[in-house]
Amino acid sequence: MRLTKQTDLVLLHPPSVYDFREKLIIPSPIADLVPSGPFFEMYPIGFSFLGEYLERHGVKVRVINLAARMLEQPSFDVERHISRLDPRAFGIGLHWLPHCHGAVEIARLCKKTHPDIPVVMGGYSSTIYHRELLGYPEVDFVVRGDSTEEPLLQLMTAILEGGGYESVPNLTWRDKASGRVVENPLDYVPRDLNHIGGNYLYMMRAALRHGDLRGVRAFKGWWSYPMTAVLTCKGCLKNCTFCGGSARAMSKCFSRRGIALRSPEDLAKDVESISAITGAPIFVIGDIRQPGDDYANEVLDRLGRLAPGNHMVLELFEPAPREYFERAGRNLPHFDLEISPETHDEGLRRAAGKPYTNEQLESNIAWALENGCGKVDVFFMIGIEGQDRESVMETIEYCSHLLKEFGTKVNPLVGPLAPFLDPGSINRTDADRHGYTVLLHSLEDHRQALLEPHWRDLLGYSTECMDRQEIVDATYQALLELNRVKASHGQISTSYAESMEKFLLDTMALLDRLDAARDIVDDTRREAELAMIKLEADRLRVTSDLVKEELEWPIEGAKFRYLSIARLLLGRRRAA
Ligand code: B12
Ligand code: SF4
Repeated sequence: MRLTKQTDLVLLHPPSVYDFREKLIIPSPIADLVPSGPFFEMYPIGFSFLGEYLERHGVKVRVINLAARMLEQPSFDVERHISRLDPRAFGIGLHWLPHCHGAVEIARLCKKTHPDIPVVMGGYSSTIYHRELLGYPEVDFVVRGDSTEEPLLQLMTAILEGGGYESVPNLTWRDKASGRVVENPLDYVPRDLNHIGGNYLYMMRAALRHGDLRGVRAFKGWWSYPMTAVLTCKGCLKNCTFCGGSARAMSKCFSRRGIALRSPEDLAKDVESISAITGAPIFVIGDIRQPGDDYANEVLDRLGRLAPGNHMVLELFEPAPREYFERAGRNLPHFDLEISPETHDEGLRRAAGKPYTNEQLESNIAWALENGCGKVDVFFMIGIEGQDRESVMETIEYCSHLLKEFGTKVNPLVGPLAPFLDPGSINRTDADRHGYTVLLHSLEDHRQALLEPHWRDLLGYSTECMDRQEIVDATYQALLELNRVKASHGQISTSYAESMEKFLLDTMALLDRLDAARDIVDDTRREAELAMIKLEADRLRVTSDLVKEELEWPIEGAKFRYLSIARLLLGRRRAA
């Protein structure tokens, strides 16, 4: 591979909607339970693995989070920024389907400003919609699969050498001579993840090299809350019906049969290097108990030898035995848990693919807290199979029960299944049997829906029990009630609860005002009213960040340890 000083590949993370700053979009709760906002400015962690792997093989990569830059700097000129870049290829992430509007629009800007530079797309949603994507003239290549480090490296080699695309695994491409779309087999599906790692060091080095600290941040506000994530595996052994990353979806859409693991040693190395540079929380992606108790025990014991000061956030896909919490408590100075029962109703939970009881759930909460767990986030979902509005409100009563039983270290959270049904999920592929009506089909349907100002109109489904408006109404009723319940148990402060209640009521009122405005017959009056609504929506969006406070864990010690960062970067350079 040729070594060059020029950036070979620029990986761009688009906002979900381009250009959301100019559009009337009323704040919605569709991203309330993740660190990013409703335009999903967080890029896939895979970007950092891609960058590290390609650079290790001589291809220079730069990551730019366009979405985060647009959010933080309203005057940020995306087209001008892209026009100043001059890579050999642009890579655009269409991993999460909600990015389908922004991703294609950013591809258009790349082609408009650089007609001869190839545009590559990748990620879960690109894999599923690869053929449709190639229907847009702005897209030249789609690299499919859940592990694209090696295929992308081979594609970059082909681009730099001017041909040989037919031998690149997982690639869908347009043959220039015939105009035909060619689908190479999706046969690069690694069974382990020993080939990836060192992604955070790569990100730091790349940020310094390009003098671009703003462009690489994972999400808006990351520099003040530099939370990181450690990847344990690809794929999943479970079959939650709403999930596009379930065992069945992975097998059908990504040819993945079984999970691919990172070794406990690699996980520990990641935690060691992250904890050397920051005291912010570290989220462990995936349930470390999936491969079995031996794996989980080894991970915990290795982490125990490091004793990271950071909050280590562990996920549980299903309840665990008491010993697991004892081991976590023994090994980790600060640990927190996340579990997603989705509903209080055991029958509905089973139907959603999670066959465990409330008794099991509650015993886990008790054992976790007995062993020093700092916070247990318990996630509930609105829009699951068989759930009506009454059932949603019973779930909120159950949240109150959890708070009464276990106190304020339990943090119940609720949000809608939104905006879309995950492509590839059981609910999507087998919609009738699971009581769903699919309302959006093609990629273009989803792109157009994203332009709707009311989140009701972008929901990709309705259920046998609730239509889209009922899902919206049930969501606000549940959010308001949970806010009150949490305040009454002292889980959140009264002033926070009051601000949240005001935000929710103002948003609901604005949504009603929008519906009323659409009925105004006189064009001029309607447009004037919509312009006023946009001003109010932009004002409300500023307060919508409030909800993120409920997702945070404390930073222990320094936010950044600058001396260690310098040492790590220098050490790496010397080693290279
Ligand atoms: C961890 C995770 C998260 C983390 C993300 C951490 C991060 N920064 O990546 C959190 C919790 C924040 C999250 C949030 C969301 N998630 Co999520 N998430 C997952 C989960 C459990 C694992 C994904 C993972 O870690 N993969 C491994 C990493 C290393 O690989 P990767 O990032 O996917 O990147 C590789 C490839 O995808 C590809 N690739 C990615 N981008 C690009 C770009 C190019 C150019 C190329 C060539 C290749 C490429 O190559 C990479 C390297 O091999 C999956 C379920 C599952 N079992 O897979 C759901 C999943 C991906 N998430 C999903 C959804 C819907 C969301 C949300 C939209 C939910 C919501 N409404 O809030 C948000 C979006 C957040 C945002 N962007 O702001 C759906 C996606 C369905 C779909 N096709 O749209 C999934 C399948 C299941 C689910 N329902 O949760 N998620
Ligand atoms: S939601 Fe279920 S199927 Fe999807 S990644 Fe989590 S445990 Fe696996």
